[in-house]
Amino acid sequence: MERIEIDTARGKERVPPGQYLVGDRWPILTYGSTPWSDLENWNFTMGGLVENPLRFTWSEWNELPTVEVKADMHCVTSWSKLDNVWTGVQAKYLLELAKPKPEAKFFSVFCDGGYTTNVPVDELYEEDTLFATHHNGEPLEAGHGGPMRLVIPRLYAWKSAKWVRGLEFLTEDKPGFWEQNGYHNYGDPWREQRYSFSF
Ligand SMILES: Nc1nc2c(c(=O)[nH]1)N[C@H]1C(S)=C(S)[C@@H](COP(=O)(O)O)O[C@H]1N2
Ligand SMILES: [Mo]
Repeated sequence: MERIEIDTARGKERVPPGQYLVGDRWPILTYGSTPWSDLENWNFTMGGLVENPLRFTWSEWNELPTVEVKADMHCVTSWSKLDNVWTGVQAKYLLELAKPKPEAKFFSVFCDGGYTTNVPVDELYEEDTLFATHHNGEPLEAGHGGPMRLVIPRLYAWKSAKWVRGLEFLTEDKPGFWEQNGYHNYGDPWREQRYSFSF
């Protein structure tokens, strides 16, 4: 398994402005309740503007090659958790299979429970973006997104959708749940892109 250790801050101050460290604690932040993911009927799809739409059952998913990524996590409510080791399938690997069309500049993420978020496609090509099933060597607890979550370490963690079930590639941006409810559309922690309005 390939191990990827990336400076989440990309050379900037390690802890972004306005954040505090939670140490070994790991808060659970979910809007609503933890959904139940039925693994018998679970699937993961990549569709919309791609040359090869993909669909995996849970057992097919578990045959895919995995990477280990060490990365920091920053929540917009100001807590940060450093040095998380995530195991899962690198997003870049899936993109090479699905081949998004040139006009696919954005994607929408959808999840069990109905949560959505939106991200520019370029973020998926970053080496530390992955679909993780494990955190620090343990299967993800349901509260933290088990069986699987997206992890995009260098954006605020609301983009790291838990219970992820698929991506839809789009020509135009489609604001997700929090993005429609006042969070910033992009969410760079080093530029404190927390909200889309100013006080
Ligand atoms: N499906 C889903 N994913 C989600 C959320 C959510 O409410 N539903 N909350 C987001 C927010 S705001 C944060 S900070 C992180 C928190 O992840 P954690 O609960 O594992 O700490 O998950 C993100 N992913
Ligand atoms: Mo968050």
